[in-house]
Amino acid sequence: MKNQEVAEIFRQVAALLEIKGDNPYRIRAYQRAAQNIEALTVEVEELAAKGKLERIPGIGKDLAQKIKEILETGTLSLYEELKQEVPPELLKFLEIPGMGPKKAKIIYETLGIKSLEELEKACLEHKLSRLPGFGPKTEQNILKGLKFLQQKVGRLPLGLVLPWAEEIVALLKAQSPLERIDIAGSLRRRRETVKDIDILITSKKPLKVMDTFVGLPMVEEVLVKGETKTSVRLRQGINVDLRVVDPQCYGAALAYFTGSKAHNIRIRELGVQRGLKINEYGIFRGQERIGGKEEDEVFAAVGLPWIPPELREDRGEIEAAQAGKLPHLVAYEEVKGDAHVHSKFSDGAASIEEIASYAQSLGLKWVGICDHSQGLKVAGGLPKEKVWEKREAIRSFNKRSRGVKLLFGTEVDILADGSLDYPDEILKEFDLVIAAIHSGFKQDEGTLTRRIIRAMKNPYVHVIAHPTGRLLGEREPYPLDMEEIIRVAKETKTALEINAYFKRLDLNDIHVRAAKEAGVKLCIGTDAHLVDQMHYLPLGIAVARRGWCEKKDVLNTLDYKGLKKHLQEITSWKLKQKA
Ligand code: DGT
Ligand code: CA
Repeated sequence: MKNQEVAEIFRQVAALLEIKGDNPYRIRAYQRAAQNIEALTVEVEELAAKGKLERIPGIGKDLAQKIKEILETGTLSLYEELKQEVPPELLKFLEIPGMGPKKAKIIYETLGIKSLEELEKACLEHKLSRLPGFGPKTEQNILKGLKFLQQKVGRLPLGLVLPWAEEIVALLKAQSPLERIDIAGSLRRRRETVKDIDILITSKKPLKVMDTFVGLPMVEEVLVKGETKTSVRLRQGINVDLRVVDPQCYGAALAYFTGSKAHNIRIRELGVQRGLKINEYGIFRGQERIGGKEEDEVFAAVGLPWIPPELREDRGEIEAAQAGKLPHLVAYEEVKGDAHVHSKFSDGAASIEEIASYAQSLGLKWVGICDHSQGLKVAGGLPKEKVWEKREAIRSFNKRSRGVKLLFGTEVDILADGSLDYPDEILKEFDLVIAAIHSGFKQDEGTLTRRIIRAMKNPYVHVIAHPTGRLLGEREPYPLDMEEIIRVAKETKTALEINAYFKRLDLNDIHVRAAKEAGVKLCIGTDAHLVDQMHYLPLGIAVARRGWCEKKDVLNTLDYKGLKKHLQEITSWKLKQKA
């Protein structure tokens, strides 16, 4: 929890500095620090205690000192001073996607608007379009941004909530008398954001379990406490419902509370057609309970095989199950490597040796070391000389290593016109070239789409990273003609990334499915800048599964040799098409 608090203060400082028109590098430093702290999978307090704060990328002496100040005093003097200088209303405006500090300031100062409601009204009354530098387009964007803000309220990214839920499960298992326990709801379906945590258990001593539950350290407030259902609010700002279920209907309850609601309704209808009543208490014919102890009994009762939770969205899974055409979803264990990791060569925190040994501990066989390209100076992009130095380092590592192998990769920047940030003579040397957009998000759909298409047509590009640029709850995807991108990806044999970083999950499940159905390969990468972040890999696999991907659809299921061969074949094939 402390991580998020520290990150939030840094983020606010960045925003306040931005409003004041401070030095962009200083602003960027705070933003980056916020991102990296938030993404830590260890407690920042623990790092502080060990004197290891400076191991977080982007944290030097000065910021390390500031983190200590926050941990000790709960706030930061710089932050308190800045707040005195800038009205807090302005900070709210900055949360609206597309609203920069300059615009926020003009709106505040010329129209005296202080709340989001007033802002919405002013847009609808076209008061903004009369301001200098504003137009009807700005008004529309602000309205869209306001809607986005409203929607985001109350949902948190899967990658944040899943570890909290797993920790609760582990504590309950260890400390209370229960028999079965499962996470249900949107978390079990691995939806990209979740509203709350649903947990089911069976126990002969439910009250004992409830006592343990409400006493867990992360519980802030008990909302309802009963023998069959207890709801609490966590310090992290999310609710948890714990339900105790009769062992006789555990499977039926698990199916019901896993949802989705739309999927449940379809199953119930199929039941009705067979004269069955199916609900959270079991499967019934008339008054008689005929099943429900295990989840597969629910599906079997309506003539279906068990359907993996990630598919239960009523997006065709029931029809596929009826036709015996459910996909054999890519399994978590089938993924052999992480294709997108940043090393010390650019803005990552770890050396290639540290990355490899961490990958080994995660059971992986290979890692794509994909550092930024030369033009991305803020992210320590590699100039040419460094590229060769890195190649030597990786070659020599691979010679020595009996375990994990590394791919000599790059995340090359796609420039404003769709050309790439390295010339072909350099690109052709890499084992793995991932291309991505890092700036110019405000271009229109046609321009952005053409940029990516031009990059895909480069024979040396194997993958397009985080294709839509979205950040969950923070930044909307930029506009793209995804159908066209998928078509050209297929035509050029370019893979699309599933970026597994918890805020990105980009492509999302829907686009992944469209890509898969078009015959495009997916490539999962965590975009880790700290080795810990390689833990996000399963989130990317979850997205692949929600996109109906099978083993053959995902490049990460190849072994090191197979992958290298595949990448070389793509390039040779692309070169042939060009010739
Ligand atoms: P969330 O919490 O918004 O991230 O998404 P869920 O799917 O976890 O939704 P939640 O927590 O409201 O309910 C958990 C499950 O309970 C849901 O997936 C399906 C089931 N459920 C809830 N309400 C209904 C309902 O009215 N009818 C049916 N058939 N099932 C429901
Ligand atoms: Ca839920």
